[in-house]
Amino acid sequence: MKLHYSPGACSIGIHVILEEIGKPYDLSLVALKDGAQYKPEYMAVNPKSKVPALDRGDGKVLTEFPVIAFWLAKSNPEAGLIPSDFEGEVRCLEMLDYICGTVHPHGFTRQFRPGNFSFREEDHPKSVELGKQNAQKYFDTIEKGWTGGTWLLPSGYSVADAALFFVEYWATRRSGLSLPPHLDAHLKAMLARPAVQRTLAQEGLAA
Ligand SMILES: N[C@@H](CCC(=O)N[C@@H](CS)C(=O)NCC(=O)O)C(=O)O
Repeated sequence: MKLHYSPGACSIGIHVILEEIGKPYDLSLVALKDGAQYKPEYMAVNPKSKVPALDRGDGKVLTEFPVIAFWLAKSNPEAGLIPSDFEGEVRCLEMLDYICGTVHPHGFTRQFRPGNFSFREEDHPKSVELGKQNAQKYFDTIEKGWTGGTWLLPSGYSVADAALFFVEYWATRRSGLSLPPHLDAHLKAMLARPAVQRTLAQEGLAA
C-alpha cells in the first residue's frame, strides 16, 4: 500500500490508521504548499487533486477519507478499527461523514482556503471568521451528542477517532480554537497513542 499525503493535511488521519494497523506501507509526499496536487504526475493518481489517496497495492487507488478509512478497517478486521455490529458500523460511518463532509470543508477549508469560497479578496476575512464559528458550532454538536467514553463511539477506538483527531489538531494547532471538554480529552488521548506519535514524527510535526 502507498499513502499519498501532505504533512498536516487531512491525510494525517489515514496515516494514523495505517500506523494502527501496523502492516508495511509507503508514503508518497504531495506537497500541497507547492501545488504538487495539480502536477500531471499526481493527477494521474488522483484526478481530483486532493490528498489522501491510497494505492491499495492491487493496482487500484481509493480516494475520499471516509471510503479509505472504511476500506482499511474492513480489510484489516484484526485491527478492530470499526464496530462489529451493524448499528455501530453505521454510527461510525455517520461520524466519518460529518467530520469529512461538514466539519472539514465548512469549518476548516473556509479558514485555510478562503479563495475557494469567494472570488473577492476583501471577503476572505469573513470566510475565515465564518469557518471558525462553524467549527466551534460543529464541535459543540459533537460534544453534546457524545456517547463514547474516551473514544468517540461507545464500542471503543475506531477509524472515526482518527478523523476527529485531524480536525481537533487543526483547531488547536492552526486555528487557535479551544475544544469542549470531551474533545479536549479526546485529543489528549489521541496524542498519547504510539501510532499518533509515530505519525506526527514521520510528518515532521510537533505534538
Ligand atoms: N473529500 C475529500 C477532501 C480531501 C481534501 O480536501 N484534502 C485537502 C487537504 S486537507 C486537499 O488535498 N486540498 C488540496 C486542494 O484543494 O488543492 C476527502 O474527504 O478525502
